[in-house]
Amino acid sequence: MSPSRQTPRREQEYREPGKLSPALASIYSDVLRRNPGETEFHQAVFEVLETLAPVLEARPEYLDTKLVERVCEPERQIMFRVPWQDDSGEIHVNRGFRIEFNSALGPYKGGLRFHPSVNLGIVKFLGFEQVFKNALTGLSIGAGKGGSDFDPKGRSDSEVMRFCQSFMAELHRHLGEHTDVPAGDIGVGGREIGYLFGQYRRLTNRWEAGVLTGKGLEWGGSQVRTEATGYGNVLFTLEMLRARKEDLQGQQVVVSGSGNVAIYTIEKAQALGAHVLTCSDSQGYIVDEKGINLDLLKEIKEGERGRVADYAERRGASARYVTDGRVWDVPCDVALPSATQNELDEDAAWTLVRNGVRAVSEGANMPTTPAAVRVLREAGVAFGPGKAANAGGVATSGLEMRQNAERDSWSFDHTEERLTQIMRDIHTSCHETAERYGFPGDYVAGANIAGLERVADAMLAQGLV
Ligand code: NDP
Ligand code: 2IT
Repeated sequence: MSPSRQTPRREQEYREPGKLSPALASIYSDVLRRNPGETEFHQAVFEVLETLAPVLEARPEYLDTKLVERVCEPERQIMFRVPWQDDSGEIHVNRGFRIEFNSALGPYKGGLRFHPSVNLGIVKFLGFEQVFKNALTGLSIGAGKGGSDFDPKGRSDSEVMRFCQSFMAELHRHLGEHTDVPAGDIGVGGREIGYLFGQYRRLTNRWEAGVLTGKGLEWGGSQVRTEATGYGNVLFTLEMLRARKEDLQGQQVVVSGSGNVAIYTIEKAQALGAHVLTCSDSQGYIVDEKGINLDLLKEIKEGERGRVADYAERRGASARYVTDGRVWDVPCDVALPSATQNELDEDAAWTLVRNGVRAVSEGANMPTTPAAVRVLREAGVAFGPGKAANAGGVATSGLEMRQNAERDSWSFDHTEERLTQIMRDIHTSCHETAERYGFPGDYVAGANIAGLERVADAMLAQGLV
């Protein structure tokens, strides 16, 4: 396909039941009808369904047992009130969510997101993605997701603590090391996991390390969990490039975001010899011609909870701060979206293709719109879907649960070796599955089908529950 500019088509065009086979269209119509207004959830379901026709032909028992309908319906959805008081005494009321999506492979497992945009549709899309992602890790983890529309930005530590305590006052009844095991996501990092764990321990009177992951290293956390999502995405990208006889060494890389995933994506990409030009937040982005100075970025983001604008101020002449346009306008060989959903649209995909991008791999969950994925795929760009590419975070959470169960803690090197092997195995599994079903090089189809097969076979074996 010529990378010349085309009229952007409406994203919606890609999400009409008529684009699916009759059986899948009927499943999707039901999802639309039963989950009104949950746009992101509809999008996540559609992106999976549009790749499933061949597997349903090969495995008719999935249709006979309404397997796909069951996979699209969460096992349990919990919504609750979270009242809390700020430092000035004002009372706030937020909403808490936990979607326990699928437990065929193990306890519900997935992060908590604290961000003002959080609503039921967003938590359900994230929980749905987690079903396939967690299955791909090969570990015994089911899928869930949760969070709140609480905005931690600008809040003091004590306000965040009071919020976390109120949130856990309800959530604790639904959790347990064998039941449901949350972790972090946007707005939830080590500080929040600490407050949540403390409140869980107090309410239950149990030292149950395996009930949350992403804990501090001194009290049950795992080495490499902080780094795992970003490292894992770079490892996945490297595997995709190697499959095409290419490498990361010397490549120009564009990263969006400046949170947990972005920071450790930059760290690993630099360690493998790539030149990382950018990072961003919701207000603007940085282009640093000398390459991002990670010590400075960590100091600002992890130490001071500051903004990327501060980076430009302190870095000097090599860096500029841009507040209009998008990070995807910066020419690169590899793009690693690591901020949030739908941050890379069709227009941005065309820009990347025109600028000669070789690989795009999703550190964030569903950052690339369906229309953008299509542009990249048709242009022959290697595309790593988040379900596979960012699975290193939850996989290392699975390793943290394993260490907790053994009351053991592994070294950094050993844990990183395990993560590296898991990412290679996920790559192989997506690659081989895509070939087996006649879509060579299509990691989207590979991830969806390989993930579905593992969870669906477990569900079939366990009867109609
Ligand atoms: P953080 O909260 O640490 O960082 C989020 C980053 O994304 C910030 O730079 C933030 O900018 C930016 N961002 C968030 N929301 C928006 C928005 N609506 N528009 C523009 N920028 C935004 O979160 P993580 O790094 O943990 O998560 C990033 C992504 O990775 C998410 O999609 C998450 O679901 C996914 N992910 C995370 C995993 C983990 O282990 N943490 C595992 C797998 C996937 P600002 O500060 O301005 O809001
Ligand atoms: O989206 C994700 O996979 C995460 N936020 C990590 C989940 C986890 O349980 O570690």
